[in-house]
Amino acid sequence: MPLSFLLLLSLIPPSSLVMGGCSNYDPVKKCPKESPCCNNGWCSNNPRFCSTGCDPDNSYSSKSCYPTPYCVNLFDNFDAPKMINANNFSGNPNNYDWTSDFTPDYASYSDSNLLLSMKYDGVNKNSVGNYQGFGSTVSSTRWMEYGWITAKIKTASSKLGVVSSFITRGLQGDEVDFEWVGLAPSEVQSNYYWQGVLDYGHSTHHKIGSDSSADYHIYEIEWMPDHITWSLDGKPLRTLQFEDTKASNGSFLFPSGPQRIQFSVWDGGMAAEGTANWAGTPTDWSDKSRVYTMSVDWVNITCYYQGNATTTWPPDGYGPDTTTNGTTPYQTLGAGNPTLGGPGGGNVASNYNATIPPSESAAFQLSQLSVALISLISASAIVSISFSFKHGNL
Ligand SMILES: *[C@@H]1O[C@H](CO)[C@@H](O)[C@H](O)[C@H]1NC(C)=O
Ligand SMILES: *[C@@H]1O[C@H](CO)[C@@H](O)[C@H](O)[C@H]1NC(C)=O
Ligand SMILES: *[C@@H]1O[C@H](CO)[C@@H](O)[C@H](O)[C@H]1NC(C)=O
Ligand SMILES: *[C@@H]1O[C@H](CO)[C@@H](O)[C@H](O)[C@H]1NC(C)=O
Ligand SMILES: *[C@@H]1O[C@H](CO)[C@@H](O)[C@H](O)[C@H]1NC(C)=O
Ligand SMILES: CC(=O)N[C@H]1CO[C@H](CO)[C@@H](O)[C@@H]1O
Repeated sequence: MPLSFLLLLSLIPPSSLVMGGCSNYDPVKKCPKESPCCNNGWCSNNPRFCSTGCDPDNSYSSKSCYPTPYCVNLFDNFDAPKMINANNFSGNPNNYDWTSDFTPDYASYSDSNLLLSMKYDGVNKNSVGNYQGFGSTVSSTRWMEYGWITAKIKTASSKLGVVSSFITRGLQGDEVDFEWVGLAPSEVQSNYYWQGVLDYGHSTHHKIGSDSSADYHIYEIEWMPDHITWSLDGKPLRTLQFEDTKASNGSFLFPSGPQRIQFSVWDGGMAAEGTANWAGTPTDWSDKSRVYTMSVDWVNITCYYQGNATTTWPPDGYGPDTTTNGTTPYQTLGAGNPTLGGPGGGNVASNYNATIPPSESAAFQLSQLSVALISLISASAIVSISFSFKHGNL
């Protein structure tokens, strides 16, 4: 039997947004049946726009959204990764294991490695007025809740400012992280976030013993309902017990809920002060043609709850109603959509808004925020999202 439950994904729930409709369509009305309430509160029938962050509660019916595709075991040695640019992804997890989330797209593969690169962008300044590197982010198309993820990685963090990461991340702002910064190339940091709360006290630094950008190492996240263990080359570095996350109000601030697996490289060194000091600054762009690259030799994903790799997509009865021609204009990517211009530190620049899927842009900003002490976030990224999540049958 699939276990299903409802997740309330409230980053910062302004009460006016919690009740009622799809926020950018109509504050009190649900979206029409041909266009569910998609990222950040926009009605759309564009599968690309709606493949993450669709909100059935504010859509016509509970099945108007495509369901969240669930984790299936995957050992990928990146001989020929099933990867597509997020702009071209229909949402069908059977066709692709990974999306590359930004355009220009600097993720690729070569010699059985997934490569995530960052290049200098001399055209667009970031929010603190600096030119910066434009990096890359690759996300799994399926969502895990608990499991084991092991990856053999050589980071891009050879110089000040270059941030590499291997994390899990949920839409609600929960994360389990491995991060490397150019400021300390021989260290890896373990970290976690709960519901997007910017608590900077969770990070721990671990010595690797050599430069993470010079050699491959095997990093493992064991994310269980009662603990998380971060390991390096088969040796545990740190264990966080569920009980240890109890806040004074009794809540357990422990990462849970469906999360995607992500690898990314971005420029922290040219970002706002907090991020830059953390990552090392300035980033070395003395050679503007320089490319910083992280290599992932393989990843092994083992799911705590198993999804179904062969479920027909979309499952019967799910998705926007295509049998009617609605009278409401669809809100699709492009003009009129929320501009989620990135704060410094990420590879999100406002000039790329037309090609950045809002949810990913928002999520990405959230992670930047989580390290950056930046308080800029678009109100449209703060809508409360809920969706039902089934283990096992999708
Ligand atoms: C999407 O696919 C089209 C057609 O194959 C291709 O021309 C385009 O470059 C792709 N877009 C991205 C961002 O990869
Ligand atoms: C408990 O405390 C945490 C962290 O201080 C806070 O984010 C959370 O909202 C609180 N939970 C409740 C139910 O008030
Ligand atoms: C992947 O990880 C699982 C769980 O640790 C392990 O049982 C399996 O042997 C690994 N697969 C490969 C190909 O290494
Ligand atoms: C997986 O999906 C396929 C196709 O929809 C179905 O035939 C099969 O019974 C499913 N398997 C499980 C274990 O649910
Ligand atoms: C919807 O409208 C388009 C364009 O007018 C038409 O081609 C299509 O057949 C219509 N679909 C339905 C289901 O009525
Ligand atoms: C590249 C691109 O289309 N950028 C647009 C981002 O959004 C702003 C505000 O809507 C537009 O002015 C830009 O042209």
